[in-house]
This record gives sequence, structure tokens and C-alpha cells, in this order.
Amino acid sequence: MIRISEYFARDVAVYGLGRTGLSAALALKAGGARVHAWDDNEETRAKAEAAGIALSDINKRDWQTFAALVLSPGIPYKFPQPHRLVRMAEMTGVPVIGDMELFARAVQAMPERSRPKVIGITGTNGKSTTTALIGHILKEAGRDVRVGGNIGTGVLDLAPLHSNAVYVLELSSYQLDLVKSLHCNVAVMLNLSPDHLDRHGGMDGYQAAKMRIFQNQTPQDVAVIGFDDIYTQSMAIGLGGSGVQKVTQISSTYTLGKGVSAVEGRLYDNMSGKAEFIGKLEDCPALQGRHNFQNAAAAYAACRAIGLDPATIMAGLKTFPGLAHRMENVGALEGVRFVNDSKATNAQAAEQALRSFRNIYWIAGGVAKAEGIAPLAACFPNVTKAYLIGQAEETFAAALQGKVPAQVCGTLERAVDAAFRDARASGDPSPVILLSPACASFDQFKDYEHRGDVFRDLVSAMMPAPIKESA
Ligand code: UMA
Repeated sequence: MIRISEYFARDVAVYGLGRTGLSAALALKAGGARVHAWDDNEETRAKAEAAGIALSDINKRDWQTFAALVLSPGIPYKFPQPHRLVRMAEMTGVPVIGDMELFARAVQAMPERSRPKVIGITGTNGKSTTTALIGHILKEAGRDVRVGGNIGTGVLDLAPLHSNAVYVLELSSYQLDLVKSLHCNVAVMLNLSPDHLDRHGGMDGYQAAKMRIFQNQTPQDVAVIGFDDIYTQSMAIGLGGSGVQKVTQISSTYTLGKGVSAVEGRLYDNMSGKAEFIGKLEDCPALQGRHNFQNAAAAYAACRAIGLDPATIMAGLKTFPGLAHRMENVGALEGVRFVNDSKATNAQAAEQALRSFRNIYWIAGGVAKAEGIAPLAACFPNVTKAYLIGQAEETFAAALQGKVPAQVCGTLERAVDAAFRDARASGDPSPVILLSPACASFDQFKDYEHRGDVFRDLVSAMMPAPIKESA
């Protein structure tokens, strides 16, 4: 745990006691703050109490006494409208911050020479894979590395700050909205496309939240920026021109005049303006597909920025095992393969999986993004039938009408059952049951990890029990 002593002997409200809130409450308590912790969910409150956090209903407290409100990223901050308690904090002049801000300030409070290095990773798609990949490469290279943030481990749950450590942090737009002091020695912006627009009041707000990853960078720092979409292209050009930090462009689409390219999986380092061939990504089993080439190029550039040599990075790319919930094979039964791609919370992310397989029995749905599944039309020929769940099921069924046979299933459990029955009976060569929802999960699950875990459990429950050896 990273102890937070900034609020020693002061009152701090912590609202939301999921991963973020609970770790923040424990870190603040360990640093001597008087923590007033609350969650609207009874079960979550009970878990927090069991972890040693005394509850205090902040709805009924005197807000003038609070030095800060630590807000969980899932609770609306500005849009669609600020949560009632956020408005309360604003009215009483209480700063609203997130766990990432507590981390950032703890780092800034250290003498400059003994601060750990921070690599932040954001973007619409691929940020978890790139975060895990950078963590893996650094670990294999013998670095003291800690991986957390949106990827699943609350940042304050990571091992204590240490001058030789490297913190590799996945940063969501929700988390970036709640951070002011974070200084990333290396900031990675992979790509940008419309996502979470309801939470940011539109694309401008979403982009502005993402841009916060670059705030506080200095000329010694590096911004690694994708060059494959118009949003990040303009960021790369804008930041490059400003000269505030060094900018390394990366691309899986273009052979860049200066930067790191991974076109067709051939990784080239052209950062000095003289192209050097680094390796073929076909030798990296967990990094197939153009989206992964972009992730690999970004990880390469970030690790170079932190001082690793090209051969060490290439060795790490080759041994990367891949990520749970991202095109994860979770089993095969009677010739039917099950793939968990629950992390695909929007159409762009789902497209990667839908392009990678044929004879797909596609489980989709949940809370749809503005673009729905229309951008996936080019992948429909790969889909034999769709099984729709959650809030989006009727809208998706209408979008698929006349293009792909679809069944409205309601729940994931019913979708898995129906898909397996059809896939088994189809006689298709190598059918794949693919959970790649193109939707957020919050209507039926805690988050996309919970959705993927439920899918994995449903698949495991279908597997024949192992034959026990007699004694
Ligand atoms: N709550 C209330 N009142 C409300 C609303 C919520 O009390 O009105 C409570 C809920 O009961 C819950 C807590 O607030 O206990 C919600 O916390 P949270 O949703 O912020 O979840 P955490 O467990 O803290 O997880 C967060 C990230 N979740 C979100 O951003 C939604 C996790 O990212 C992250 O791994 C974790 O912090 C550690 O950093 C998940 C995610 O889905 C994986 N992220 C989104 C994405 O990737 O698209 C952004």
C-alpha cells in the first residue's frame, strides 16, 4: 500500500468504496487522516468495514470540515450531471480529487532525485494491453515495476514509493478528470475515437480529459502518441510544435519519417531519423493484429524512453502472455471454441476480434455507445448468428435485421446456452463463441472484468468433470 500522509489529522470524505475508494480510505487512514467513508451499496459498505474502515454517512456530515472529497471514477463528476455529493463539495469549497491525485501528490512530495518513474498509458483502445505489455517488458528486464490504475489494481494498492521503482499506470478518462498533479515521465496516448461521451459532455470533453495525461510534463519527458487517427495526429503535431516535451510518434498504419512504425507487424525504430529494423511481430503470439502492432510500437517507444535497449524490448514482446478479457481463449468443447473479449466495450474494440475469426457465434450487448454496432458492418460476414443481451439487445437486433440472424437472449447465461446449442449443431468448421459486447457492462455487471469472469465461469461449468483416479 502507498501510505498517504498529506491529510494527517484532517477529515477527508471518501465516496464510493469499490477498488479505488477502499484502497484510498486505507491509505489515508494509514497516513493518519480521519476518514469519512461511504458507499450507497450495503454489501460494499460491509466489505469496507471488514477491511477496517469505519463507515460515516457523509450525506449527514458537516461538509465544512472536509479537507477533500475522494471520489471514485465511476461516480459522475461533471456529466451527465454532477453527482449530488459532488455539488455539495463544490458548494462548500471542498476539492474533489481521485486516488490518482493522491498518488501524484505523494510522488511530488518526495525529493526530486528520489522520485520513482511514472509511465502513464491512455487512449480509447489497447491501453490495458499496452500497460500490461510495458509492465512485462520492464519486469523481464529486471526492473522494479508496479502495474496498476484502470487495469484493475487501485494505484494506492501498489507497493510503496521507491526511487528505483517504475509505476506503469493505465489511466481512464474518468481517472484523468480527477487528477491535476500527475507527472508522467512517459505519457502514452495510443488512439482516440468517440467513447464515454455521456460522461464527458461530448468529444471535446473526452479529448480534454485524455490530454490531461500530458499536463506537468517537462522537456526531459516523453509523449508517445499514435498517428493512426485524426484526433491523435493533431495532438502529436500540436505537442510536437509546442516543444514542452519530447514527442515520439508511433504507427501501425504509416511508415513514419521519424518515430516507431509497426506496419504489417514489422517493427522499425526510426526515432533518430535513421530506420533500424527491430523485429517481426509474428514472433510475438499475443500481439497479433494491427491494433496489437500499435500497442507493441507504443510499448517499444515507452521502454526506449525509460532506457531499455531494443534487443531487451524485443525479447519482452516475444514472451508477453496476453491479457485476460482480451481475445482470451477460455476453453473448447465438442469442437466449439469459447473466446472472452469482454474488454471490448465499444465498436472499435469489438471490431478487432470480429475481424480475427470466422464462423462466429457473437454475444453482444449491454450499455451501447453512441455509434452502436453500425461501424461493424464490414465484419458481419464473419458472424453466423448474434446473441443479444442487456439494454442494447433490441436496438442491436434492429441494426442486424436482414444482415445477420439474431436472437434476443436477455442474459449472458441464456446467450451462452443458445450459442453453444447452435454452434455444436452447425457443422461449421471451427465455430467460435465470441463474447465481444461492443458495450459497457454496467447494466448487468459490476464492470467488464465481472462480465468476463461470469462468461469464463459459465464455460467452465459446461466442461466435463475431470475423471477422478481411484485410490
Ligand atoms: N457508488 C455509490 N453511489 C453512486 C454510484 C456508485 O456509492 O451513486 C459506489 C458503488 O456502489 C461502488 C463504487 O461507488 O462501490 C464505484 O466505484 P467505481 O465504479 O469507481 O469502481 P472501482 O471499483 O473503484 O473501480 C475503478 C474503475 N472503475 C470505473 O472507472 C468504473 C476500474 O476500472 C479500475 O480498475 C479501478 O477503479 C482501479 O483503478 C474498470 C472500468 O470498467 C475496470 N473502467 C472503465 C473502462 O475501462 O472503460 C473506465
